[in-house]
Amino acid sequence: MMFARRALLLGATAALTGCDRLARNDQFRRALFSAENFHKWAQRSLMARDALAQEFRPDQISPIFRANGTANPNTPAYKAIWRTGFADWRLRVDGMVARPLSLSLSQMHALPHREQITRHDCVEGWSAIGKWRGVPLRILLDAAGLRRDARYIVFHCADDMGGGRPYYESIDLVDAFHPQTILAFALNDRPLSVANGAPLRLRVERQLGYKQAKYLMRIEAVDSLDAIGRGKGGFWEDVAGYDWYAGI
Ligand SMILES: Nc1nc2c(c(=O)[nH]1)N[C@H]1C(S)=C(S)[C@@H](COP(=O)(O)O)O[C@H]1N2
Ligand SMILES: [Mo]
Repeated sequence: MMFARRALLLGATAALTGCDRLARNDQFRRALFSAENFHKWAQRSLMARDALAQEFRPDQISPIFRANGTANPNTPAYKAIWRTGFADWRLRVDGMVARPLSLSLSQMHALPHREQITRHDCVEGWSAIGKWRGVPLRILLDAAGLRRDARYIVFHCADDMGGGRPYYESIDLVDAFHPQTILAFALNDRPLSVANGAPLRLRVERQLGYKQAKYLMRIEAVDSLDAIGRGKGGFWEDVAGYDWYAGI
């Protein structure tokens, strides 16, 4: 009991430094500061996989952050949201959650952000250092009320990889609640470009490039990856046998 209360206070203090906007919103506050969520976080932070990825200095940022894979989804649906400056885009958060969310880009901008300068490593043999700004994924998962039986978070993208099948990826809850796992809407202090995943992309900094899903449309909480694509948890995992766990 005492531990729980003290832990709750510590958690609230830590979260408040970056989250003053959030703290003014009662619903988010209740979800984020609940003892249950705090314990989930505290337990995970004891594990090595919660170690932070290296962060870099501003002068180390790559002059160009090259685009790889899809550089423009170019589908009718994507063109339609692009034409409105993404005003009509919504991020859905659903699946095994108590309260499904549908968030606009301006709502994402109003949530607490995190900024990080990190290195992206693509398996094809190139790297780039970029400064990302975005909303920690855990804030959305807490707000949506992730169910206790959820085990993975699946990211559904806007680009068609053939046969109407969009790019998709998934991560486990250790990565989902990792402090550097953010939904980024800015790269190097500019709104995310189409080439780099506009309007929103995942940054999961302890993982290789193909896990960094661009053009996010929907985030789904599931208890199994069996029904996602061909069951390996991601587009490249399914079609090319890439490892699902791409930790670096
Ligand atoms: N939706 C979507 N996300 C994606 C890809 C893609 O083709 N489509 N390619 C992946 C790969 S292999 C890499 S290396 C990075 C490239 O991100 P960048 O284009 O910003 O460099 O995005 C990843 N996420
Ligand atoms: Mo990649």
